[in-house]
Amino acid sequence: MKKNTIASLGIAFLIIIGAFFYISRDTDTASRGAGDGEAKIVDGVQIVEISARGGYFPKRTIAQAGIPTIIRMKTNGTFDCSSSLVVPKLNYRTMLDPSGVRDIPLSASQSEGTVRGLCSMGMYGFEIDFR
Ligand SMILES: [Cu+2]
Repeated sequence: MKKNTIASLGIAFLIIIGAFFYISRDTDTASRGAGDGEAKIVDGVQIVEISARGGYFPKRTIAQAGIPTIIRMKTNGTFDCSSSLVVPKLNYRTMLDPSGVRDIPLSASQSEGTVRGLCSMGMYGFEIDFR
């Protein structure tokens, strides 16, 4: 009887520990999904993808400094003001189509420091940290 109790306590303990690890791993994944983005490099050109709809996602992208970069703006049924995009550092201002892709090219020398994009009202923003 006692041995059984101890055994089931042991099993319950293991399940709790397992659940804890499972949940913490899950939270980790979720926070990464909502957090920093990562640039990808295709044929020597760095590509930073930003989705515009009710804001910009990811809000922050880590990219490599000093190589030509394309900011690839993606819209999909975007009818809010995030389609009205300003990139002050590049003197760039545009209206994105409600659905589609718009590439904004940056030279190697423009791909330095922090490049921010904003909706024209300044309520939504994203940033690319070149390191
Ligand atoms: Cu806005």
